[in-house]
Amino acid sequence: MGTGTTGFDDGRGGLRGAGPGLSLLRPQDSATRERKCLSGLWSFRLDPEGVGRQEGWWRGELAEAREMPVPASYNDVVPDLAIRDHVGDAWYQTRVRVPRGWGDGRILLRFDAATHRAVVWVDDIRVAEHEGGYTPFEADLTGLARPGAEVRVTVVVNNELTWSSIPPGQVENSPVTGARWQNYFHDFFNYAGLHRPVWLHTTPHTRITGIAVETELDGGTGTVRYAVAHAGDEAGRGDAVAVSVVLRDAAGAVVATAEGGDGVLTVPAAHPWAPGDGYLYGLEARLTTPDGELADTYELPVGIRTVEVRGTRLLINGEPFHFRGFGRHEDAPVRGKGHDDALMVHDFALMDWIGANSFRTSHYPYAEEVLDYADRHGVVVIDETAAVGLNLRMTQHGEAATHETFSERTIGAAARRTHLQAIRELVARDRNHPCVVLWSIANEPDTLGDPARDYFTPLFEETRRLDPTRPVGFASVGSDRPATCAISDLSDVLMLNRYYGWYRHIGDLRAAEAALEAELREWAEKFGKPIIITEYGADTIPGLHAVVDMPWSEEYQARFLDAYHRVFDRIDAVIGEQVWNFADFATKPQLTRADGNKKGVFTRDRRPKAAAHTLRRRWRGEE
Ligand code: BDP
Repeated sequence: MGTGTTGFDDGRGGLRGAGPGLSLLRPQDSATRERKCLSGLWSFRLDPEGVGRQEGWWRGELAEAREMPVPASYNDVVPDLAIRDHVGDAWYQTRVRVPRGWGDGRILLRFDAATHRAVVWVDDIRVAEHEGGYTPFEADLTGLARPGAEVRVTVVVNNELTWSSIPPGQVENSPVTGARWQNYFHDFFNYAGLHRPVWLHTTPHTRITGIAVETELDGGTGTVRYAVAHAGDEAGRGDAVAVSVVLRDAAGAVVATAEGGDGVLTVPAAHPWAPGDGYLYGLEARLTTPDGELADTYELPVGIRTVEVRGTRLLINGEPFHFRGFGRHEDAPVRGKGHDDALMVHDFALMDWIGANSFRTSHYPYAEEVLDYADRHGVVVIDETAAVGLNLRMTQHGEAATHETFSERTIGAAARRTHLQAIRELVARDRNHPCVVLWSIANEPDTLGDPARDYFTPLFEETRRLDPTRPVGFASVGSDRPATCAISDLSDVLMLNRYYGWYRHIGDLRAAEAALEAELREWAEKFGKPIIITEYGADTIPGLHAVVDMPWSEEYQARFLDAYHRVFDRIDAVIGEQVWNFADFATKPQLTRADGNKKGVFTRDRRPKAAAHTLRRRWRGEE
């Protein structure tokens, strides 16, 4: 990466955020590229004894295998607790025939996600490994996968969460049975497997390896700063290829062109990307050989918009934006966290029905299909890393052996390295999405004292270095206070998760309303920054009704939201309300979780609870 790169320079000759091994560009069909999706039924086998790596299970057909859909979590596909609660390695295998016509270029195998880490073999050769369950990685199979031939693809996916993984966890042995079990500190089920599509795809040898854009608006004029990285020409023709870019509007008309690996495109009378108006231009990057042949071409959707924090406002295109929406999960019956286009379109349609204009990718990067959809439909996104559960003071979601969050015995230098890498991969993957207006680098971490400050300072710095165009923050836990939180001054926007009326003052909405207001005023006064309430909500059993304020009833959830909204409307610095959660979701078994977390405004199968209508009235002004 970085060959022939100029522009957006990080001082090391690369696109900011484009370290070696990071693939910025998704597989694409173009005049120079092709792809083949490997979704379908793969062979699958759990490895409870952890012997597959020694025994070389990749060397032949996976024995004792069952069929498993990709993409999907494996946990709930078969009604078997041994699969649902498996801790360790799980093996996937498929055979794929490389298209006959793929003789000219490079052949790559790309995993959009493998949760939480994976090693990949093609036939007998180890071709890739990756840490982190929610960002893509790929292997170069050129020379290994011959056009027209069939290859065996074997993947071992490991779901263990440890003190050096993001999110963290601890694998323990049951004192009774001795069995391994996974302890973790976050409130959603530890689904695992191949959650997103797998691709076989091509690029030319002389190829575009990365594109980055940053946009500005000045009056009606838009500018698109671009940088195109390329590689592969050095070994071939001697002379460097030429880079050119063409920007087209949504109707396909050329609005600007430029030559060179980086530059600025000017768009008079630009149509900005804006909330509710997902207008996209298409930036085509082209590599041309010295004899005028097209070596590679790649098309990137581009939304021209600005984001800026000024005082207590977050401005999109200079206009104050008020976030209405949800914290969500990638979660559904049977497929767990497996990506599904039907469910995605349905969820966006429900968010539109209710009047949501935004959501947070709580608590991990979502499938790229989701961000593409948000781009096209003008839905605003707070993009979060998988750093959830970095808080051992909270025992509510699990018992850790120690309550010291940041230490070399717990979350220390190793976790921070993983966390930094997760930030780099998130920014590299999502930096070109206009829908993303804010990075959330963690959810509800421990924020007390020097240990928290020492842990987080470099993470904030790195995020800003990689992307100076977007604000950065983290979602703060209910026990944080302006006087004690040691990292809120590092955030551009305060994101607060608050549960007055649930974890505190349960059943007493008057007390909840007063306590919430008092606390929000403290934050507003001390920091003078915009405040988004990134979580507020109450568990609710659909069909449970009460005329008095009874927790778990549909009425309580609706009145709880009303109480919060009265407070938000009284505090000027509050610029956003994202209810926890869009829909009910699976968690590990816990006394406080009956069949998962029930704070959904929709049930897990996406039926509205009464609160959905409350929100629709507030957000759309409609019944
Ligand atoms: C917060 C977490 C979220 C939980 C939620 C809850 O950020 O993941 O699901 O509260 O308790 O602690 O419902």
